[in-house]
Amino acid sequence: MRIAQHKIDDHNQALMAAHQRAFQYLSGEIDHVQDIIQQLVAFQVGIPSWALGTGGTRFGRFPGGGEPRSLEEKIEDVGLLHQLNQSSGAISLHIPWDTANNPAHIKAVAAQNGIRFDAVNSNTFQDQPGQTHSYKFGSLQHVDKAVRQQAIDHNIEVIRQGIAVGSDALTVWLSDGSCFPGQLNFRQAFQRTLEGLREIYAALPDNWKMFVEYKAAEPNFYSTTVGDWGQSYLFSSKLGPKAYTLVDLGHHLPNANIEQIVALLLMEGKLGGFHFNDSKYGDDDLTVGSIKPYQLFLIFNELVEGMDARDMNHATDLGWMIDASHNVKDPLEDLLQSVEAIMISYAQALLVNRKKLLAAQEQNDVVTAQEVLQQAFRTDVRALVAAARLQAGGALNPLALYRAEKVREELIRERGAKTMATGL
Ligand code: PSV
Ligand code: MN
Ligand code: MN
Repeated sequence: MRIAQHKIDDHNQALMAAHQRAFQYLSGEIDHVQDIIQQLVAFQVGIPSWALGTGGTRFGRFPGGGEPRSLEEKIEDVGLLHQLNQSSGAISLHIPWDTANNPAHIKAVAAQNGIRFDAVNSNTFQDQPGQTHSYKFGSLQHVDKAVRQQAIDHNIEVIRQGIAVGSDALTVWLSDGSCFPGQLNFRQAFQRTLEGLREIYAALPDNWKMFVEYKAAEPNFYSTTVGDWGQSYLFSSKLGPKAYTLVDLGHHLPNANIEQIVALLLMEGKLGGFHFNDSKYGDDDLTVGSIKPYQLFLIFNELVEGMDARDMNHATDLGWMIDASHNVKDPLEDLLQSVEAIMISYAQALLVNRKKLLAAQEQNDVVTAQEVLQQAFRTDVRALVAAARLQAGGALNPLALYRAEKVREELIRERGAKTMATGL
C-alpha cells in the first residue's frame, strides 16, 4: 500500500506552523544548519526483512495481522516506511527466508518503492526442511567437514542471490559455540571457522564487503566462536580488506563500552556496519533508543568523529541497519520509532562542538568535556530531523500520519488478520 501524496501534503500543511516555530527557535542556535540537514537527508537506515512481522518470544508469538505474506509485500512495507520518513531506503534480506524466485521482478518492485538492497544475511543457525546435515553442533566450526561444506555452500548461494538483486555485502552471523565446558576445542573451532570464512570470502565479488557479526552469548551459553569484537576483528583481519566487523548493539556483555569499541574499530579501518537495537539485559532487540539513548548518542559521537578523521562518507561508507523487532508493538510503528531514534542521535552528534571538546580534553578539563557532550545530547533536535524529512518529501510526523491513515487496518483488510511473516 502507498499513501497518496496529497495526504502527506495535507498532513504537513496542518503541522507546518508549529514545525516552523520549533525549527526557527532551534536553528538560531546552530551553525551550518543547512549542511546538517543535507547530512540528515543523505543518511539512510536499512530495514531488516525479519522485523516486518511481529517478533516472537521463546514462549510464543502473537501476530498482529496484516503481516507481509511475500518478499514483495516486505519490500512494499519498507517502501511505505520510506515514503513516510525518507530515511528507510534499504532492506536487508535474510536467506532462505527471503529467497527470490524471480530476482529481476524483486529488483523492479524495490525500484518502484525507491528501495535498495542492503547486506544479505545467511542463516546457518537453523535447520531448513530437506537439509542434509544438522547445525545442532555448529556450522563453520563443526567437527564434520560435510557440515562445514554445507554451511560454506549456503553462504556462497546467499552471495549469488545477493548479486542477483544488486546487494553488495554479506553479513555472516554464526550461532556456533558451545553450551558446556569441554564440549569444544576453542582453537580448532576458530581454525575451522576461519577456513570456512576464507572459502566464502573467496566467492565475494570485488566490490563486495563481508561483515562478521559477533555475539557474546545465545543460543550457546558457555562459549561463542565469534563472541566479541576481538574475535570478529581477528577473523576480519585474517580474511582481508573486504572483511569487516559488524557491531550489533545487543551482542555485548552487560555494561560493555560500545562507543570505545566503535572508535577503535573505526581507527583500524575495520568497522563495517551496525545492527541497531536496544536492550536492558541481553540481545533484547528492543526499539532503538528506548532504553539507553545516551549510549546511542555516545556511539554516534564516536562515529562522526572517527569517520571525519578518516574522511569517510557518513551515509555510504558503513552499513547502517536495524536489527530490532518486538512482540507487543505494531512492527511498522516500532521501526518508525527506531529510525527516528537513530536520526535524532546522529543529528545530536553532528551538533557536538568538536573544537571545544578537543580543547577540553587537551586541558584535562573533564567538566567542560562533559558539558560539551551533554549540551548536544540535551538539545531537542526533533525539528531538525523533521526539517530534513520535509525537504526530502516525507511526513513531518510519520507515526501520526501512519495512525491517521489507519495503515495497519488497511493492511489487515488487504492481507488478512492471520498472516505471519517469515522470520524468527
Ligand atoms: C542474531 O541474534 C542476530 O542479531 C543476527 O544478526 C541474525 O542474523 C539476526 O539476529 C536475525 O536472527
Ligand atoms: Mn544482528
Ligand atoms: Mn541479535
